[in-house]
Amino acid sequence: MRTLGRGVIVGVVLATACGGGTKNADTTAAPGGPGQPAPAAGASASAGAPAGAAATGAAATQAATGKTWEVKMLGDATGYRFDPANLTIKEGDAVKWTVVSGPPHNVSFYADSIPSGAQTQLNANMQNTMSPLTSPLFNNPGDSYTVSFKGVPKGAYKYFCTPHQALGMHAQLTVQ
Ligand SMILES: [Cu+2]
Repeated sequence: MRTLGRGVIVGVVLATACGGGTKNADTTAAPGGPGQPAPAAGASASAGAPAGAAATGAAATQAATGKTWEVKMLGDATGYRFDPANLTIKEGDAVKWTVVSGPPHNVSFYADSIPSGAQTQLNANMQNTMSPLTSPLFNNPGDSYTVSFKGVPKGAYKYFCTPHQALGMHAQLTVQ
């Protein structure tokens, strides 16, 4: 609805601008009329593209160049947890989270606690995110999710599992 409304407004503004600019032409040449809608439609389509690109953010995925660390995602009589809950890696390494028990689980980073400037690259390194810095849900033991920490700032990266956040399923990575 909102997008439609904006499109209409853009179209009206462009048509008005067009009409103003071609006023003189209209008095001498009738074919100027039918020609107007085409440029207006073209301009409105291209105006929508930059807005969409800006919303997506612009950072290329950077593949890991170091080792891949394993973190288990568990839910059993002991509780819901990541294991290990604290892990120190190097920039350029990757972390692979694997569902062991108690799904669904996922991996979601706290946007307000990761290092300054980390969000764009980390988000670009996360595949199939369902929202910024948030992996999809994984429903089956054996499902796994790997994130490259190539090109991200050093520091602490706190994260949690969306379905079990309130049950204490959170953890921290330290990138050195
Ligand atoms: Cu979980």
